[in-house]
Amino acid sequence: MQIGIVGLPFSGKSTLFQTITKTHIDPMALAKAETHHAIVKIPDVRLDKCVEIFTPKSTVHATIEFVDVVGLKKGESGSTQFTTNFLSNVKTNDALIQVVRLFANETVPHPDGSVDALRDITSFETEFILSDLSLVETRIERIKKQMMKMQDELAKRELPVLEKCKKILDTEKPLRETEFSKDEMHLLKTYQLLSIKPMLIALNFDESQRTEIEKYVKLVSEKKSGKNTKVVSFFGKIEMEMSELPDDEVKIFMEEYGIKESALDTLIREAYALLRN
Ligand SMILES: Nc1nc2c(ncn2[C@@H]2O[C@H](COP(=O)(O)OP(=O)(O)OP(=O)(O)O)[C@@H](O)[C@H]2O)c(=O)[nH]1
Ligand SMILES: [Mg+2]
Repeated sequence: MQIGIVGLPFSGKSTLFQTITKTHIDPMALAKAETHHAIVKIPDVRLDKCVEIFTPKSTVHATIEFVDVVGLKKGESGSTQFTTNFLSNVKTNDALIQVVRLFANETVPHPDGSVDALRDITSFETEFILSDLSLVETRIERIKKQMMKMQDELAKRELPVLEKCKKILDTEKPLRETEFSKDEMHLLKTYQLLSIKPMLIALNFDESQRTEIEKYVKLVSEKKSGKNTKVVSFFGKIEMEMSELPDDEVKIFMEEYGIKESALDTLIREAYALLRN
């Protein structure tokens, strides 16, 4: 299972990646913009319970591989370019965490000039939908041509599923919000569609925005959450600093900044829950 961390440049992806995977990437390596991978063990209460009852010789915890996906570049026109390199990096991920920047930081300007969460989320959605639509349309045409020449059982089964996808994509909706049967999902798996992947939208706040979080989460949830899409919040910078401290100091630190609980546990749990759907 692989979860890709995606988002616009300077949204806080690498910060989040390092915090959840408890890794430290050298700033020089970060600047090189390579994709980073790390495997995290998922605590599972049910598994622990089973171990208690059955006392097996060995237990295997579920693991998730997190990937800090690179490849998004600021284009010549100024706005972000969704390169084919980026889109193909995302294809292999089973689910996505989209980091959306809410924090203001003058030293690292937002690539699109201003902080606007809904605009950023929509731009991802549109790119994914367009990429899927182009793939689905090409495949439909190919299957139709093929079926004129000979009857192919697989192609015959695939066609209605692809047409169902096209209908949804034509209305500019991501595929993950639609109900697909197990068989349909199985057929679609080979296409590695982007908008079908479960998505956790992670709003990255600065700790100075504490009082505004609820308002923003509500606003974004109303417009963007749905089946296979959840909205959560976290404090990128401060949680990374916290993750580098020994446990007893974390408590003092949290009190000092008025943080009640780390958002990261919730974030990992929600990401894992999306994967298990
Ligand atoms: N003030 C503030 N700064 C943050 C926060 N999160 C990240 N930053 C800063 O924003 C900059 C970019 O963070 P990264 O985590 O490297 O962002 P990224 O999305 O990986 O960026 P690219 O890989 O270059 O696309 C860094 O200088 C961070 O310190 C935050 O919550 N608050
Ligand atoms: Mg990065």
